[in-house]
Amino acid sequence: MRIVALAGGIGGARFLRGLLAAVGPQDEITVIGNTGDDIHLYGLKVCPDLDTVMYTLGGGIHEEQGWGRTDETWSIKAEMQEYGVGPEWFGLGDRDFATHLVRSQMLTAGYSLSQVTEALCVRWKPGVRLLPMSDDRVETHVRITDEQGTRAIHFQEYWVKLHAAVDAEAIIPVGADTAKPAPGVLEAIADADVILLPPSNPVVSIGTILSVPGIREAVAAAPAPVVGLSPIIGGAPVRGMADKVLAAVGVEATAEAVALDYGSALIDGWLVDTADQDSVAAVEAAGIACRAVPLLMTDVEATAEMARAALALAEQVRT
Ligand code: FO1
Repeated sequence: MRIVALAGGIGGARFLRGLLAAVGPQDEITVIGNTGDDIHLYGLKVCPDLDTVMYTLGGGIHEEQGWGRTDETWSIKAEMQEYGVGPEWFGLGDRDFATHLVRSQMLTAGYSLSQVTEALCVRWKPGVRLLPMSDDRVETHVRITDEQGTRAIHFQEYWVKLHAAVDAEAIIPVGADTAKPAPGVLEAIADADVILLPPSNPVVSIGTILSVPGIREAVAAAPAPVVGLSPIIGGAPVRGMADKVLAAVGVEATAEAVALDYGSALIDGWLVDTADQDSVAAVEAAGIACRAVPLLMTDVEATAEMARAALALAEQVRT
């Protein structure tokens, strides 16, 4: 079976680990990763979501944190601080730096982000084909109003520095309108037997991937069933601050509202947590097959069970 998953960072990566545990060696998984969270720091290109998927599936992730490398050290960051060079709010560890150095060196030499990602994965062997959504630069910015006035800031500044404590007024995937899907992305979607939307952030992760011209259209037109898993349980994000960015696009932070926002033109099936059993009927009334199953990714086996439920729902809605 050829499975395509659109994935953001921590939630997407943890779901993919469960998916890998649920499928067999004959199944092929292609992950289309969000690059809207990418940031240029110290002249280096940092791709948080691609790296989180790569490290999580490759066994190099800092488990508790969910991002960055295990057994990390922080000498470079400390040295930069001695020079007064920031940003001090973004934690790039020494081991992680090596990834950004290799990536940036290859990009400077003329390789595309997809080629670089493939090269990095030779080391990490994530067990999936990891494709960036685009080789073109896309950067999610967030419009806020604070004591400095109204301005657009980089998503990482909003998320990590401000902890999404200020209301997001708009989410702008800068560059997305002219970006092209990376090589292999549209083909993987068209050839897929199942397309999954993991419980990643529907706005800044999945939404950004879908904002690359051609990707949403390809998913909607794909012959494969499309099944999503709610990142919202009981009216709150399982982790992260998805409610903040959902408000910016006028979507309530409920499992039902997120499903309806994706809409029946895009998704055929939707999994909500058992806590949201009451929303099943409304989602089904919108033309989306819906089941309530446990959606807390407490460990790999619980997550594998979620993946099995998503694949089972895909079979039920397959036409
Ligand atoms: N998240 C944080 O909360 N604080 C950090 O300092 C931080 C650094 C960081 C460095 C590399 C990387 O790959 C991810 C990092 N993240 C950090 C996670 C990241 O900001 C977000 O969780 C994702 O972009 C959202 O998917």
